[in-house]
Amino acid sequence: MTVRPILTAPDPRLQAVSTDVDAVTDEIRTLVDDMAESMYAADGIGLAAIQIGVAKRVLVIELDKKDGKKNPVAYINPKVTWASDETAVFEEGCLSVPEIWDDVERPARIKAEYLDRNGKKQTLEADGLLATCLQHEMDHLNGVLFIDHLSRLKKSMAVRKLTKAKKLKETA
Ligand code: K2U
Ligand code: ZN
Repeated sequence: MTVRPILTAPDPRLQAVSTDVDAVTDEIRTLVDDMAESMYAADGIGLAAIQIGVAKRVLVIELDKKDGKKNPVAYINPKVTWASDETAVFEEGCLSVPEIWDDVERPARIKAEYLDRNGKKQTLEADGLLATCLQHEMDHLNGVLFIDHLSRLKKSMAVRKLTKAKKLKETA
């Protein structure tokens, strides 16, 4: 398993629309394992493949470490099949949008279907943090960052801060 660098905005690769996985192969399982390692190394609780530069519709989320044991769940070709009219607001951050946190309103409850790491079709119902994280990650698969949901002013301030930080990092 390999820790791979996480792309940070602004980066046009993060705006790519990722493509479906045709078959869940050992190569995809290695991608999932690398994503999990990269997520843990960055202290994240979710990661989309595009964040390590792979434009495939694959997510990894770790929400419930059982007695400290890592328990990353792979969501391959995830699709939301239903979303509540009721909404919830969470303060979101993103490993690809460093040092920026803001409230995002999303459907409070969702139903989704996906393939697990063995290629088996699964369905789920989610609320709370899992619902938010899944929707945040599925946005990534469509080239959308959480700052795209902010007001025009807040988004422009975020992009300005990210651009400045990236320039400083590149010239350091
Ligand atoms: O795309 C991501 O980076 C996933 C987020 C998970 C998440 C986002 C919004 C709402 C719930 C979960 C990160 O893995 S966790 C947030 C974070 C951001 C920066 C640094 C550390 C943790
Ligand atoms: Zn993110």
